[in-house]
Amino acid sequence: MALEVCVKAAVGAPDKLGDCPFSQRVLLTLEEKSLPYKIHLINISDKPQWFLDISPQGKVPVLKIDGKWVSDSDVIVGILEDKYPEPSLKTPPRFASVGSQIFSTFVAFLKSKDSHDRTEHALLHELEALENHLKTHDGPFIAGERVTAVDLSLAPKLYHLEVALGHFKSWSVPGSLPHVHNYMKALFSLDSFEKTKTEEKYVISGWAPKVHP
Ligand SMILES: N[C@@H](CCC(=O)N[C@@H](CS)C(=O)NCC(=O)O)C(=O)O
Repeated sequence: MALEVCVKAAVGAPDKLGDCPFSQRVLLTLEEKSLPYKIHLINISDKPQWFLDISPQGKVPVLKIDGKWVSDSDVIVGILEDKYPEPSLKTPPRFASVGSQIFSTFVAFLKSKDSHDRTEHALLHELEALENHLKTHDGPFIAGERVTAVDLSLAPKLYHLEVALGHFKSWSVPGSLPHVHNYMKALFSLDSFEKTKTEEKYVISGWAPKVHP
């Protein structure tokens, strides 16, 4: 039975891929495992009833596998790894939480209106920890030569960080973090990333209502 996946449609352009990093993470996993799938773009400001029926919390991504709809990117990625173990995208447990606070600190800084709060500092702290990991381990990816699940989770988040902070705060990852820059370059040039990425203008239109509510 073919895999089907519901992902977010772009804000203001319901026929284009939207700005959900959890949706892109699932698409990246499907692509890296070379699994064919059918995509459904969900306009989350006007969710169709059939979608609400299969996703009781109304959230994307949702994947149909073996005739059943499954939500939550963590759960989906786990199921895909179990059912389609080759190529393995398993991250060694000791590396699984690398970068895990980057997204929440990025969102806090993006939404912050107070230049004296510690949100930028908190984000820099997380990026420095990533820099340190990359500097002290073989790359180009978190767990070495091959891309693994932790990279596929981080890639869309770092992309949103780059695009949204650049646009809304004229902020970019400091040049003092060269390993982070190289890591982002390696992620963004993956074929799977090119194929599944949201256009920059839709990353911006997706974040705009949260930055200027
Ligand atoms: N923990 C979930 C988060 C999914 C999530 O937050 N999805 C957002 C879009 S990025 C969503 O569907 N929001 C719609 C809503 O809350 O109405 C996952 O990893 O899949």
